[in-house]
Parts: sequence; structure tokens; C-alpha cells
Amino acid sequence: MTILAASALTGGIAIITLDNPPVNALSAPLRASLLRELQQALADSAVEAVVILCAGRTFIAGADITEFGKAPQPPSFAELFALIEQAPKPVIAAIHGTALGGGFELALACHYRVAAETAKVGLPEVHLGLLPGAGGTQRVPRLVGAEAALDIITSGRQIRAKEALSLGLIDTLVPDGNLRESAIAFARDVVARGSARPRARDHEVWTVVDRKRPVIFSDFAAKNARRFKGFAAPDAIIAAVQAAVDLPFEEGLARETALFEHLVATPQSAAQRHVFFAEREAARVPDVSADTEILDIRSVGVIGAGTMGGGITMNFLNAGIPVTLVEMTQEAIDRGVAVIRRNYEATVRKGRMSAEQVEQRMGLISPGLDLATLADADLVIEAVYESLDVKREIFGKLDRIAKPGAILASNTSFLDLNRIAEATSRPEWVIGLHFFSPANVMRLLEVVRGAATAKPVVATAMRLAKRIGKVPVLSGVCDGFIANRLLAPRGAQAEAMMLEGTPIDAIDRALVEYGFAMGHFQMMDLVGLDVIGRDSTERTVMGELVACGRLGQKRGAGYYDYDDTRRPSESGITSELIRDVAATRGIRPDATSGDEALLARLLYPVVNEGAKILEEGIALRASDVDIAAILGYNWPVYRGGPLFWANQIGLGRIVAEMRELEGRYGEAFCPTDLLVRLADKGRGFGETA
Ligand code: T1G
Repeated sequence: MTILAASALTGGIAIITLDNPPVNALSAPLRASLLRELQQALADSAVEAVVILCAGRTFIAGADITEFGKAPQPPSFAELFALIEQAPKPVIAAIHGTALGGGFELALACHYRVAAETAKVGLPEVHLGLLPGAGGTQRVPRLVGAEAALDIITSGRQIRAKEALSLGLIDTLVPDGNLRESAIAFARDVVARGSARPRARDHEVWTVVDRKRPVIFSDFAAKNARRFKGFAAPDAIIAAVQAAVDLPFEEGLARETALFEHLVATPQSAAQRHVFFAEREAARVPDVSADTEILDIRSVGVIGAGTMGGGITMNFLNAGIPVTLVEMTQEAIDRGVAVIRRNYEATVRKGRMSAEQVEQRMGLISPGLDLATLADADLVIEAVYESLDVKREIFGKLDRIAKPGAILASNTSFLDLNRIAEATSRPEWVIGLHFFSPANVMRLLEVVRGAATAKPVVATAMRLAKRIGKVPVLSGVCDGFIANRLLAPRGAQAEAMMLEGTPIDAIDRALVEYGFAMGHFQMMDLVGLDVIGRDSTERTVMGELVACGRLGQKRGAGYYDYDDTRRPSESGITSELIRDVAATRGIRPDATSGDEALLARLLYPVVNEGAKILEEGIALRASDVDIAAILGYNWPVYRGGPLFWANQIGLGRIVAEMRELEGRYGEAFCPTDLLVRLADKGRGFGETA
């Protein structure tokens, strides 16, 4: 049995050290071990104060998320925190790393909180579809006030120690190097001053606005309605903080528990907990073992300073990695660098970056007019026009220029990576790094493994992704890789239904109600119909719209008409074009109505495509397909992704409904073998045995 909590005594101060790698999650065994050590320390007459600290890289990072959905094991958080808060001796939390969720709630139940300068605290439960269920919604308002508490708990943000000190969430900051000694000295000082034991619960909840005005909560909900839309946890958090204002502590705690127990049982929270682990699982490549060599990437070359090249460059600048940015002309480089600078200046205006940080980053860019400037780069990323010939020509030249051991990557979004690799004498060093626009914002990075790509190159790319703040998803080589291929059927069905006479705003509304930020046609208008410009042998509505200058939002007209506030409205011109194109193509009116029917038409083919991506071995696992959809196409995170959502509906029901739809709408509704097999066995995606 590993020792999870161990005690030591020094000069009347009991030091309890928790050790539950990797992040000291407050699992049931750790809670039991801590309870035992606390009871002993508090009963020991030689002990005058207790310090709780953690081994490893961080203070407690929260409850053990793997325990949710299972029968709760004693001791409960409430029991443990009551022992701390009602202790007859001062209990001090010594925080380093990130004290999050139940970990920070434990610290809040302590009488004092000492934090290392680089520590951060936070209550990120909202990202799991939950709220702090161990007193956080009741203690935080008592320390920082109702308004600040609402911001902290609904955002789930990590708060730097310095800000936490100014807010009153911690009592003192100490140098990183000697947290333990400083916490012991702090404890001795508390004892010397009379062993006071202040409790957050005893503070009055104050509000900036007169505490009797419940408008704080309705105002806050209204102000954040767009951000909270579709999510259940934020409203529950608001109710819990309101309980802290309106009710005595114990009653407020009871209200918090009831709200937590409701949330933890919701499909939304199950989905968001699935996404939490899926994001981390995606970085694992089964046949690339942990001891595969990771290459050192100290300098990067980016070919192409356009929208993608500039965004890609910013990811590396943000990680402090110098970039040689290559274009054909000085004018193109200057334009690309100016866009990067403008993007950073916008971040400065939002208060999320300083002017000095901008200059630091900009100073890492070396302009290049010749591929020869990339001779020393450890990694070169090609981000030029989507032409196989152009890319093959570039990789042929890189083959002669790049140093041995350099990784050669293409940002191609659908071309055959193997054909690109074949243009070099070193295909084992060629890989795909497919960023999603805007490349400096979207967190998905599809790492495309070619037939010849060597394992150290794969391992290095997966590790580098995390270093630049991306979530890597490994993809095999196919048209569209994972995310683009996955979502293509949704667009195809939307446009098919449009021609059958289903109003486009009904189609878009069904997607928005499901949780997408915008519908299919709204998105096309936003991107610009000329930009999308699909080549098609037959007449298309999009082609007709472009032909008459209706390019989308930027022109005030696309599928929709837009007023000067960019509000969309139905267009008679578009409706006429739809009827005309449908008639030309002999498509008979057959409108689909009702959200369930619309979603089945739009999203079941996506589920089917995800199953094909799995059975072809393009994606390693079902949860990778979910992550690609969520991080590449903003699939609503509280749905868990297309395959998790399909599991919640039941694959048997989906296959049965697809078979009905197949007769009317064709092979997009022909359930693929894997989907049928799982349905026949009563299983879901990603479920073993
Ligand atoms: N429970 C279980 N496992 C966890 C975990 C947790 N809380 N946090 C991390 N892990 C695992 C993770 O899956 C990964 O495993 C490894 O630790 C390293 O994580 C009652 C109800 C702390 C900032 O939401 O934000 O408390 O992949 O890759 O990038 O009110 O982990 O190695 O097998 O993310 O250095 C609230 C979640 C819980 C914090 C570190 N707490 N964790 O980031 O490492 S609910 C959270 C994080 C709760 C109470 C409520 C991050 C991190 P593996 P990692 P990292």
C-alpha cells in the first residue's frame, strides 16, 4: 500500500505531506489517509499547528474525476473539510503548482493559505459540467464578494497567486524555493500570536451592489447569456452563489450539494468529463512507445506568410521558438509580419499581453526570401497554396536544402501526404501538421502520419503540439483526414435538404439549438462563398449566388440578406435561386421538418463517417474523432462529440433510423459495417467487450 499522506513533526508543527502522483487528485484513498493523519495530529498534545502540503509538481488538482459516476467512497469531502475547519488548532495549506477544484476547496477550509509565488488557484469544475461541490460556492463569496465569486467560478479560470492574494483568497506569498520552510515559519508565527483560527464561513458575504438587490444574479446571467448558452452548470453556479448571499452557511452548503448532485448525473457533465480525458488520450500513439526518441526542436521554418502561415508562425513565437518566415517577395513577407503584429496588438488591447511581450515575440521572426534560409531549421512547415504540384516542387527543393534530421511538414488540409513525401529522398522525415484556421486560435492539430513517417518524427510532433498549446490528433492519410472529412456529410445533407425545399433558416436553427455557434449556411456566408468556391460540374446554388455577387456577410448578402448589424434575414433572391436550381436538377419537393428529423438528416451521416474513419484506421480511437469535431469544428463540448453523442442515443436506434432514411436519401444513410456490428452487440463506440 503506498503511503498517500505522511506526517512529520518539527517544533510543535505537524507537516502532513500528500503524495498521489501525477497531480495529487483527492481520491478516496488519499482522503482516508489524510483524515487519519489529521486526526492523529489534532489529538497529539505536542502538535500546536498543522501544515498540509503536497509532494510532486502541484498541490491537489481536484477531486479524482475518475470517481464520478461511481458510488461515493468515504470519507466525503464534507467530513474531511469539517474536521479541518473545526479543528482546535490552526491548519495551514501550503500551495504550489495549481490548487484546483476540490484541492482549492480544501485550502479554503483551512484557516490559512500560504502560496508559492508561481502557484495558481482556481475552481474549473464548470469545464466538467459541474460546480464546486465541496464548499467553494459558499466560501469564495465570503472571501471575495458575490460579483467576483460569480466571475471566478463560472469562468473556471486559474488565478495567479499575486491576484489571489489581492482578492483575499490566500494569506501570503512565499518564494518558490522554500515553501515548506516558509509555511512552517508562518505556522510558528500563528501559534506565537495566539493560534487564531479564522474561518471563511464566518465572513459575511458582501456585494459591491447593495446585498439585498438580487439583480446582481439576473444581471450577471443576462450579461453572459451568449457565453452560457446551452450549458447547465453556469446557471447552477449562479444559484449556488445566490444561496451564499441569501442563506446561512450550512443551508447554503446543502443547496450547493443538491445542485452538484444534479449536475454530476447529467448527460452534459458525462460528455464534458469524457472530453477532459479524451483530450489527454489523443496524445497517446500505441505503437510509438514512451521511450521513442524525441527530437529537439529549437528553430522552425515556415514557408508561406499568408493567413495560415502567419497563424502557424504565431504558435511557435508564443512558445518562444524562433521562426524563419519564407515568402517569394519582400512585400509578401512584410504583409505577413504586419498581420502577425496586428493580431498581437489586438491581444494587448484586450489586456492579455504586454507591449514588451509583443516585441519579444516579433523579435523571434527572421524573414527569408529563399528556401536556403531554412538550411538549419529543425522543423520546416510548408503552408502554401493547396496544389500537389507546388508542394511536391517545394519538398523536392527542401530535400536538397534542409539539414539531415530536420522534420519536413506540410500543412495540407486534404492532399495525399505520401505523394508529397515521395518528392523527397527522406519520406521518413515527412509528416503532416494540419492546423485549423485561425491557426493561432484553434486548438486542434491533426498530425498526419505518412506511410513512411518514422516513429521519432511522430513522437516529436505529438509532443511539440502540447508545447505550442495544441491538442494533437493522429490521422492516417485520406481525403480530408479526420475533421474535414467528418463534417463534410453535414454540409452535403444541409444543401440537399435546401434543394428539397427545407427552409435554410430551419436547418441552421436546428444546428444552433443543438449547440453549434452557428448554422451551416450562416457559416458559409461568414467564410465567404467565393472563398469556399466548390468546383462542381452541375449548377449549384452557391455558384449562382457567387455569380450574382452575393458573396456572403462581407457583401451584405449571401444565402441570407444582412442588415448593417449583420443580422441575417431570409432572401427572396436566394429562395428563387433554390427553386430554380432544384427544378433544373429535377429534385422534387420533399421538405424535412422537426428538430429530431433535421438532426438525424444532418448528424447521423457524420456519425457514420466517424465510424468509417475508425474502421479504415484513419483515427486511432473513437474519442479522437470526438476531439477532432469539438476542437476543429466547435462541435458543442457538452455533447461530447459525434460518437459520444451517438452512444448516448444508442447505436441500435441510430442504425434503425438510418435504414429508414437510406431508402429516401441514399447511401449517406447506409450504416457502415462497424456501426452495424456495434449496434448488433448492443455496444457503443470505444466500449470494450
Ligand atoms: N482527476 C483525475 N485525473 C486527473 C485529474 C483529476 N482531477 N487532473 C489531471 N488528471 C490526470 C490527467 O488525466 C493526466 O493523466 C495526468 O493527470 C496529467 O494531467 C469536489 C467536483 C492539474 C492543470 O478539473 O486541469 O474537484 O493522461 O496532462 O497539462 O468541487 O491536469 O497522464 O494518464 O492535464 O500538467 C476539478 C483538472 C476536478 C483539474 C495539470 N479539477 N486537471 O495539467 O497535466 S472536479 C480539475 C487539470 C472537483 C470538487 C470538484 C490539469 C492540471 P494521464 P495533464 P498538465
